[in-house]
Amino acid sequence: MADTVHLTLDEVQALALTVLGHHGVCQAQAQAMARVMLAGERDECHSHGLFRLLMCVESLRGGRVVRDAQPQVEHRSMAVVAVDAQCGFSPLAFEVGSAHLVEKVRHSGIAALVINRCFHFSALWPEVEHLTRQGLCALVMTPSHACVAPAGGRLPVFGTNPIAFGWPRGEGDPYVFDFATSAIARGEIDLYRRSGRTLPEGWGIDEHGHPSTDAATVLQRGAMLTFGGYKGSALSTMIELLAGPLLGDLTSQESLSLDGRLGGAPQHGELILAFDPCFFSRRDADADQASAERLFQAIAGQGARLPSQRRFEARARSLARGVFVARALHQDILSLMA
Ligand code: NDP
Ligand code: PYC
Repeated sequence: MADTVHLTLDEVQALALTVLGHHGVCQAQAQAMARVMLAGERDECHSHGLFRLLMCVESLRGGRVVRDAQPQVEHRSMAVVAVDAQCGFSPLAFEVGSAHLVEKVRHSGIAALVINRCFHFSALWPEVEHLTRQGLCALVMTPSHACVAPAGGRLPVFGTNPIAFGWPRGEGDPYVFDFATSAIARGEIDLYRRSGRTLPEGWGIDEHGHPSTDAATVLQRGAMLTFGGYKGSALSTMIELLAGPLLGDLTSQESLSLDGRLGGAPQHGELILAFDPCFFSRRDADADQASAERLFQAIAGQGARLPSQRRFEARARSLARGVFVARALHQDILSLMA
């Protein structure tokens, strides 16, 4: 028997909706969540596709998620809109808030969307890409659950704290990067654990602070490490501050102590910044785009790849032939409805 299951994209979406519906998540929440899971599966971001159903159901079982939360919008200023997710999941809060963000940035040149009190499980690039497809630059960040030690320490302080950036490229695919400020996403380490693979050096430590390549040890007793040593550590601190106390929301340590369940989605805030290039430059937009394209060409032209290139290639493949999901994961997802 093949160790993968073939699914069409419609089947991926239907599976996510069925599982979420089974656990009582309302239509609007479930549809927004299924859209980001579908995007992750389609773009072969395996740690943030259907796999996230396991985390979401764990959170739902924890009893703190509001299954029919209706995000509430508050206009804080000409350039800041806030959405209180009302303890629902983040994708619907983003969908509700992003239209207001775009309206504000067209008016002010720079604008922020603050999301508060959301359960967060998703990759950030779908949000960044959504904004860049409208000609905007975007910067997005969020904390998570404390599981990453600061450089030079051994106890978890930071979440895996992703940061994503996007630059629009006219009709072409945008330039987008989106990565955890830990050496790798926690979800990826969990996938290593599930498949019994040894971790690369530098991703984690055991409970004594010694390097560990055992996924279960790093996840359950030790800590993950930041990327780039003290530089990743500082960047992760910035994300804690800008998407935590700045927004009146929780740090990764606070999120974890509120929840107590490392396996569920963390609950905290998210900061989304958008820039309308028309307001910033002293010269015409074509010259700026040409300059940016020369930069991309200088990178890609020597054989280095741009972030998201793999993802866009995966997307084209999945749109043509569907996706292949690990059989063990597919089975675990089905058993969420047992
Ligand atoms: P990676 O370490 O794989 O980094 C991902 C980013 O780097 C992507 O933009 C990727 O592009 C790019 N990239 C990877 N390899 C190369 C390369 N050789 N050359 C150029 N660019 C490259 O992923 P992470 O584990 O750090 O993060 C994975 C996902 O997990 C992210 O989408 C993030 O948002 C999500 N996440 C979410 C969290 C949350 O709290 N919600 C917490 C932590 C992570 P490409 O996609 O094309 O490979
Ligand atoms: O993979 O680190 C992760 C993660 C945390 C929350 C959502 N994804």
